[in-house]
Order: sequence, then C-alpha cells, then structure tokens
Amino acid sequence: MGSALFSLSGKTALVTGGSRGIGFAVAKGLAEHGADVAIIARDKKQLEAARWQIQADTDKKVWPFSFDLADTKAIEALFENIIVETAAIDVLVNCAGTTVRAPAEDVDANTWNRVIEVNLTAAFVMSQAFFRHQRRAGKGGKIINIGSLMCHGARPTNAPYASSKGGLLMLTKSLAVEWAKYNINVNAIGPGYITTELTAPLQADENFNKWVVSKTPLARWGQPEDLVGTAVLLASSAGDFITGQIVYVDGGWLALL
Ligand code: GCO
Repeated sequence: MGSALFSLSGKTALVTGGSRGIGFAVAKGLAEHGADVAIIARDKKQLEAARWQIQADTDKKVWPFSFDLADTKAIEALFENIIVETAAIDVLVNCAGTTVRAPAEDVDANTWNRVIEVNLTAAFVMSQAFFRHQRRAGKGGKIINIGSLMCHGARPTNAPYASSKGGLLMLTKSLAVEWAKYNINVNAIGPGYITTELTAPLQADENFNKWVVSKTPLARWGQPEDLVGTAVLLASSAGDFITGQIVYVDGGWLALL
C-alpha cells in the first residue's frame, strides 16, 4: 500500500512554468513518481532542455508546449491541443509566475496587468479548461497552485506579485469548495525563499541573504527539489482527502515570531 499511495503511475500531469526552477523540479519529481508530464514555458530552448532532461532521468513521456501564459484568451485552445497530444490530463500544476519589484507608487498599469495575468488569471483560465475536460471525461482530478509566503504576508516593492499570490490562495479555496462535488481537489503549495532565477538577485544581495536566513528556522534557502514531496502528496492518492489547503514549504518561516 505504501508505494501505491504516492504512485502517479498511469497519470499525466500538466505543469505551467515547467522548464526551470520550481516548475521543472515539480515536473521532474512527478515523473519520478510515475507520471507522464506536459510542460508549458515561453522559452523554446529551455523547454527542449527540460524535456530531454526529464525523459533521460525518468524514461517517462514528456510533451513540451511553448506558450506565453499572458495570452489568457488562447489558453482554452492550447489546452485542447495538449489533450490531442496527451489524451488526458489528471493533475494540473499552475506554477508559471513572474514578478516586478518596484515601489507601489511606481507600478504602471501594464506591469500590474501582466503580473496578475500570468500569476492569477492564467491559473484561473487553465483551471477552467481542466475542469471542462475532466467533466467531459467524467473524471475527477487534482489542481496544485504554486503560491508563496506572499499568500500570507507582504514585503515592500512586491504589490503586484503579492496581490497575485493572495488572489491565488483565495482562488484555490474558491475552486476547492465549488469542485469538490466533482472529485476535483484544489490545493496550494507556499514556497519559502527558494533558490531560483526569480530570486537570484535577492540571494546575491548579502544583506537580503542574511535576512532570509535569519527569518528561516532551518537557516537556509530552500531548493526547488524541497517542494517535490508536497507536490507528490497533493497529486497522488495520498492527498485524496486534502482540498482547499495551502502547505507552506518554508523552512519554518511562518512559525517564527
Ligand atoms: C521577493 C521574492 C519572494 C519569493 C517568494 C517567497 O521579492 O521577496 O520574489 O516573493 O519569490 O514568493 O515565498
């Protein structure tokens, strides 16, 4: 029973932002636990590299789809194209995210709109497409939204990003309570400070680095791989009675006064 509980054998996962950072680690981790994976990213070179890496390491099928998730009006057609290639999607991981760090008073409408479009609206529209497909197929499924510590609190210069992640937490709870009757579980993972391209400039700043380590009881930055276990839990049968939750994988950050 133990291995079957966390097995994703026979399942197909779709991971947005799956070519690097957290998305790549989650896509690879789900494949290592038996899932075939479809990955969406903008950069074709990074996408191909991720595809070959996951296929080489796991021997699972990997379908790459180059797409800019800011083009939310085209997501429905993209999802249908993905289904043509994969035949089914059982797990949707909304991981794609972007940020612009600036004082709130300096954020223009285009910047705000792009961050919200990629981090929140795209997750909503992709979830709708997933829902419609599952309903046509008469299947349930799992949705995992990649949130942030900023589902819980903010730091200066992050108004668009923090607003998008706060919204993503409430979207998680909204879809969870609406779609539970269709056996669709919707949860979020809240990463702490993780070493990725998005946070590289922060980690390179000595004072910021000291601040993060001082606020993290486990006294280190997280690695994308630190999120894989929680993603497998929420994607597998082990998570069948979990919905509407956020699991913070933050090294203890939110436990600290
Ligand atoms: C920042 C960072 C954070 C992290 C992460 C923390 O500017 O403080 O980008 O937002 O990316 O979201 O959980």
